[in-house]
Amino acid sequence: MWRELAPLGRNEDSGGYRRYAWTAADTDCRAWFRAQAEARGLAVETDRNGNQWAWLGDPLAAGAVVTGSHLDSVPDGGAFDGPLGVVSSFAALDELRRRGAEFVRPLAITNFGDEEGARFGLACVGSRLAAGQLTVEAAHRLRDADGITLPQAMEAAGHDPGALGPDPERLARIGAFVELHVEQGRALDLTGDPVGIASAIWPHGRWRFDFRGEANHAGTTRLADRRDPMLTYAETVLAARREAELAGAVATFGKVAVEPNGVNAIPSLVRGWLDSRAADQDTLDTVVAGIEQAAREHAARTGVDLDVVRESFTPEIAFGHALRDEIGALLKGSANRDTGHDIPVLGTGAGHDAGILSASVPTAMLFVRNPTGISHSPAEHADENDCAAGVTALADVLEGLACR
Ligand code: HGY
Ligand code: MN
Ligand code: MN
Repeated sequence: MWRELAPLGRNEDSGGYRRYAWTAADTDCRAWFRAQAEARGLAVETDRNGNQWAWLGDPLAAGAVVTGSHLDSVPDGGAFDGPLGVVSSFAALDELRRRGAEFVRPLAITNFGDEEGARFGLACVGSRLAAGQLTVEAAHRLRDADGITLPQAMEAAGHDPGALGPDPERLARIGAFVELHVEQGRALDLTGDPVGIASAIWPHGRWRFDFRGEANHAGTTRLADRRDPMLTYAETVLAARREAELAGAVATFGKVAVEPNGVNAIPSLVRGWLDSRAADQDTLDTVVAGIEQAAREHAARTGVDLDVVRESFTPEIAFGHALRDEIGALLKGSANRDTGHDIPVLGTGAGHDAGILSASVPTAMLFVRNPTGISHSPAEHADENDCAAGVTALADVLEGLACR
């Protein structure tokens, strides 16, 4: 499975993945998902919001146990973020069949669309739409860098955007959603465990800072006569690091767009995107407010105009204790048999579809050790033995939740 998926959407130069929502790479990944599901006799459907579901048993019965993740990536992302959860779900089903497990609840394996928001800027579009956390109007307003709207992109990929909307009936039929994901940090590497359980997801968001100045000639314009938005952008990036360090949070400007983007032209506009996350809401608010204040003070001093727009936001997610503890009990002494201690329960700063769905459905997450903690990079990696331990753990969980 892994080898078949590996080449899809992979950029030969960077070795990273460019599996953006509703592109050809996404279509290839969706075809791979369908083939894997049909090869296992699962009934495949694409829901109104473009999420794929592969069913064993009656999709309309209550109490379904659902697992899966996403297949889309960030620009030049790694091979594991998302796909490890989907591949492990199919592998766990194969394991349960080898065990002769008898399913007493429907099981579904999912591929949630557009989790990374790499193309349209909003994370978890497929699960937010299904959970009613993104309105159809707001979804229709999403545009990519070329001005293509989400509905246009969906249509071009063969999915009817007219059907977009909340899916409460579908979510109400889910008894539990468990997402396995590569850890995007080194907590398990530090505790020496191959598998961990999620406790919470930090509140996090994305803010677009538009710095508007005055285009002019780089060679003939006196420094005193300039209204250069690049300077205010630079000061804001440094302020982001200062505010995050002060608060024990994180803040990143990882994406910037400059107009007209000429070497010998003072920019008219610099757009910078801030990703900031913190262990609690108050801290996050303080960090973002501090960054914005530093930006506004510098802008005022240099005659630059500033607009700040929050483009994506996920509040703090605390996974429900009942399912979390049930999973901990199911995994006692199995996935971490070599460590002799219970599976660690750890928080994360990374967002996930499970976080979005936790408002509507009992959800839990399993993490698989990432020895370097690197993610959102072609260098992202998990050892095969740890991935196998993740499959075993997921199979144990699904057997406990869905089988006699
Ligand atoms: O950005 C995130 O936390 C996730 O990878 N979408
Ligand atoms: Mn990711
Ligand atoms: Mn992910």
